[in-house]
Amino acid sequence: MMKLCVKIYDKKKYLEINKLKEKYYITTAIAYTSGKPHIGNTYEAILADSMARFKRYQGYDVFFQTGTDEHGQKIEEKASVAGVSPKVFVDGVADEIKRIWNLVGVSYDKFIRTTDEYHEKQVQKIFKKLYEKGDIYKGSYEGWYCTPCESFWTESQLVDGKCPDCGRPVVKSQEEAYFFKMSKYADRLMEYYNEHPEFITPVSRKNEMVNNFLKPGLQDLCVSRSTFKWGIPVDFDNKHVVYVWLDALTNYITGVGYDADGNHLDGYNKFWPADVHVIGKDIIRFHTIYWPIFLMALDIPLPKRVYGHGWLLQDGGKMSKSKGNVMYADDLVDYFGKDAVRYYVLNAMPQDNDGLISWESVIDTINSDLANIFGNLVSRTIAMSNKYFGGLVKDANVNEPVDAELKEVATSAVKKVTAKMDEFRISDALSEVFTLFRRANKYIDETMPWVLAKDESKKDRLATVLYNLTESIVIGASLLYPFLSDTCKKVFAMLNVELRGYDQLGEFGKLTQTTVTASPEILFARLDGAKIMESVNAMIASRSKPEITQPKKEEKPMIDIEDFAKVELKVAKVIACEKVEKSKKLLKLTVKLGEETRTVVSGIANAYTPEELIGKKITMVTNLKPAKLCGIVSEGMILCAEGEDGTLSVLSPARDVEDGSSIS
Ligand code: ME8
Repeated sequence: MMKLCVKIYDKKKYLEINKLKEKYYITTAIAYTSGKPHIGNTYEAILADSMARFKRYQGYDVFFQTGTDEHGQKIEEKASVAGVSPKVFVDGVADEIKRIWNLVGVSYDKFIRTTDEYHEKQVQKIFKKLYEKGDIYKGSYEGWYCTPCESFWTESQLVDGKCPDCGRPVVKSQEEAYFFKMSKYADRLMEYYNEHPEFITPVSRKNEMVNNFLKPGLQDLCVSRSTFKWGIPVDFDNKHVVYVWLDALTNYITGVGYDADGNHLDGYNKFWPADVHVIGKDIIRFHTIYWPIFLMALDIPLPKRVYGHGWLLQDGGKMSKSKGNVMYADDLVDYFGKDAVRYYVLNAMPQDNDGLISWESVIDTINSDLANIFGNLVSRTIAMSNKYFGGLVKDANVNEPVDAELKEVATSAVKKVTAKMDEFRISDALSEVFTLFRRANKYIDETMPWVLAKDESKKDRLATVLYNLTESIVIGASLLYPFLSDTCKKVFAMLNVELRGYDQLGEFGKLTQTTVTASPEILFARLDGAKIMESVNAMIASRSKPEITQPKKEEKPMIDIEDFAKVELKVAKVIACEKVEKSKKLLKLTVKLGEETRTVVSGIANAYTPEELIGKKITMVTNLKPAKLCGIVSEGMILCAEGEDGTLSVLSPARDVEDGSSIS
C-alpha cells in the first residue's frame, strides 16, 4: 500500500525504493541503404550515442536503437544497376553501415532492419488493423511523384514544378492506392503540441510544422504503392506494397517488440513510449505529423520528444561524389582516430543551425581543443606530479583564495553539462567540460608550480595545487566519458583512478590519493596540418579521377647531397606486427634497431599479413617526426616500392646485416 502511494506521488522515490532504474528509450532515424553513409548520417549516430551513454552514466536503464531503412523504389533501382537482387544489395549496405557505426563507437542495444521478419509481419498487421478500423481506405491517386523522396505531391504543393522537399524533378503518376485519413487526427495532434511544448526541439521547427502543414490543413496520405515491388506486401491485396514511410516509422515500436494483436514482447511494455527520437531537420514532418497520427490511430502513446538536429555541411561547397570530396567517417577515423572524430562532429554542430565542416577545421580543432587544452593539461599535471612527488598525488590542504574559483567551476560542471544535455545542446555541454579544462590550465599559470618547487617551505602548497589539478581532471574526464570514452579511460588509467560516479561529481575532494603513471602517453599529438592536407588532397584527387586514367608520376626536383644527408635511414628487424583494429590499410609494427625498439604504423595491410613480416629485416626512415595514426604514435617510416599496379613491396637489404645498421 505504502509503495503504491509513493508510486503515484513520487516516481523517482518509487524507483529508488524498488531499486529500479528509470528507463530511457532513444532512437536514431534508420538510414537508407541506398549507399555508404557519409559523415552527416554518421554524425546522427554519434550524437544519439553520446546522449545514450550520458543517460547510462546518469544511471538510466537505456535502450538505444538504430538501424536501416531498406525498402523502396530507389533501392530497387540501385540494386538493378548493381546487377544484384534488392536483398543482396541491402545486406551489403547494412553491413557497411554497421561497420561504420562500430568504428565510431555507436553503442546501440538494437540494430533493426526493415527487412527483419518480425518487423515485416507487424507492418502487415498494422496496415490491416488500420484498414479494418476504417482509417485506411482504397482510392485512386493522381499526382506528382518524387522518386528520391518516395513522396507524392499535389500540383499546388510543388515549388517551381519541382519536389518541395529536395527540389528535384517530379513525374506525373496515377495509381490505385490506399489512403490514410490524416485530417481526422489533426485537431488531436494540435492539442498534443499545445499540451507538450517540449515535444519538438528546437521550437523553431515546431512553428514550421504548425504554420506550413497543420494550419493549411492535412491531406489524406497515400500509404501504398503498386508501381514497384521492393516493399512489404499488403497481405490482403498484394499488388500493393506498404508506403516506405509507414514501414520505416513503425521500426520504433516493432524494434522493442510491439505486436499489433496485443501480445507485446517485454521490451515494448518496458520501453515504449520512446523518450526521444533523434532525427535530421529534413524528416521532422514525418516524425511530428505522420508518426504521431499513426500512433493515435493505433491507440498507442506518443513519443515524448523529437529532436531535429541540423545538417553538417561541407565548408567550401557541397559534398559531391563526383568531386570526390564527400567526407566519410572511416577516412576521418583513419587519419585522426575515433575520439577526435566524435569530438569534432559533436562540437561542430550548433543546436539551431547547420554545422560547417572541413578537413582543415578537423585538424585545427584537434590541435586547439584536444591537444592544447585537454591533452596538455593532463600531460603537464602528470609530468609535474612525477617530477616533484615521484608520482604521488595527495592533498596537503594548504589552500589559497585562487583555489576557490577552480573548485567552483569543477563542482558546478555536472549541473551545467546535465542542463545542456537535457536541452539536447550537445556542443554546449562539451564546451562546459572544456571551460573546466581551460580554467585548470589557467590555474597552472596562476599558481606556477615550478616556482613553488624551488622553495622547500612551499612543498605542501605545491602538493595541494597538483591535487586540485588532478581532481579537476578526474571530474572533467568523467563528464567527458560518454563522449570520448576510450580517451577518458586512458586518462583514468594514467592517473590510476576509476571513472567518478555521476552522483559524486558535485563535490570537490573525493580523491583520497593516487600514484600517477611514470610514463604517460600523449593523448592527442599535435598535427602537422600542411602534411596531412597534402595527403588528404591526394586522396580526394585520386577519388575524383576517372578510373581509366593512370595517375601521372610526379617528378621531384634535383637535390643536393646535403638534402639527402638529412634523412636518417636504417635497417630494422620486425619483431612483432599486428593489424590496426580501426583501419583497413594500416599495420602496427614493432621493430628493433640494435638496442632500440620502436613502434611504426605503415599503410601496407593490403600487401602483407602480419605473419609475413615478423622476423624480416626491412629499411626505414628513423628521423621522421613522430605522427599519430589511428591513435598510435608512429616513430618512423617503412620504405616500400610501388609497382605500376599499385602493389607495395617492402625494401629489405640484399645481404643479411645487423639491425640498426645505417643506410647511406
Ligand atoms: O532519411 N548532416 O534516411 P537517410 C546531418 N531513411 N544529418 C544528416 C545529413 C547531414 N549532412 N544528411 C542526412 C532517412 N542526415 C530515412 C529515415 S526514419 C523512420 C527514416 C540525417 O539515410 C537525416 O536527416 O537519408 C536522417 O535523420 C539521417 O541522417 C538518415 O538519413
